[in-house]
Amino acid sequence: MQERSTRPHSLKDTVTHYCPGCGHGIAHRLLAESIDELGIAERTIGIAPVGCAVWAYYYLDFDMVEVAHGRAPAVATGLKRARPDTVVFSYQGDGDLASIGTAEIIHAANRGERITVIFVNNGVYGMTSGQMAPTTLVGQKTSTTPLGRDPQVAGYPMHVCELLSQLRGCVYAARAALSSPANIRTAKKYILRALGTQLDELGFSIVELLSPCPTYWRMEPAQAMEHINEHVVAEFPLGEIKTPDSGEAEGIGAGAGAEATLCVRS
Ligand SMILES: Cc1ncc(C[n+]2csc(CCOP(=O)(O)OP(=O)(O)O)c2C)c(N)n1
Ligand SMILES: [Mg+2]
Repeated sequence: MQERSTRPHSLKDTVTHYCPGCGHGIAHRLLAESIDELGIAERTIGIAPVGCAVWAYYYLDFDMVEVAHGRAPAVATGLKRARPDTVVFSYQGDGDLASIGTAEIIHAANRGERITVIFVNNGVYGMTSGQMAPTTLVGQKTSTTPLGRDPQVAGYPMHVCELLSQLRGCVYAARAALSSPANIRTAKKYILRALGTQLDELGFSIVELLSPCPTYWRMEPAQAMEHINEHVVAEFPLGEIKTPDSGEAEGIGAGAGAEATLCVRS
């Protein structure tokens, strides 16, 4: 008999709590599919964020840990060092990772922790009702920038992958968008490569996912997808920013001498 559902094994059969058109559900599915395909579900430990994805463990059928806002890279460090045989990922929003957790993410990347970070950039603090995040676009209206983000007051959108790619311990950094079937397929390819970087024990890996938040962008779901393709990618170019082409990085325990490759995007 034909399977009724193509739901990945590692994605639980749960009614969603996300808003219509939210990107978190897509990101969850890609992660579950990738981990299933790599056959590593039994040794994966995920870290749920504080944010709209706080209940990621209701959806993802791996061992999951919930940690304080912004602290996921620090907890991931402890888990991975205590259990190097596991595959550890953190799942973090832009408020979580790029605001309160800035120090944690930079130092984890700089130390070359062998963890994988899934960074969901939806340009706002979704869970707390749409305040400005470090990644909010210039001119974007949010509940704390009702006239639009003014860089003279609130600075410019933070390019996390480009920042982290300057650090030698960061060996894989890529940005994809959850905004079209083709972009979503590319996102999965990057997630697989990031997890592969960890399985090869090369160092720190991060995949940034440009993700729609129709509710706090005050848009219809389809319009939010178009908004990503037209405006968000203009600020945050898609592609692999850094890859471990040379095969060896300078993370903990890695051999010295080789360096990862900074990519030039077209
Ligand atoms: C230590 C701490 N500071 C602040 C908060 C309040 N808070 C909860 S979620 C959140 C922002 C979430 O935004 P983001 O990380 O971008 O995730 P999203 O909801 O957009 O997916 C904040 C500030 C908290 N729960 N704990
Ligand atoms: Mg957010």
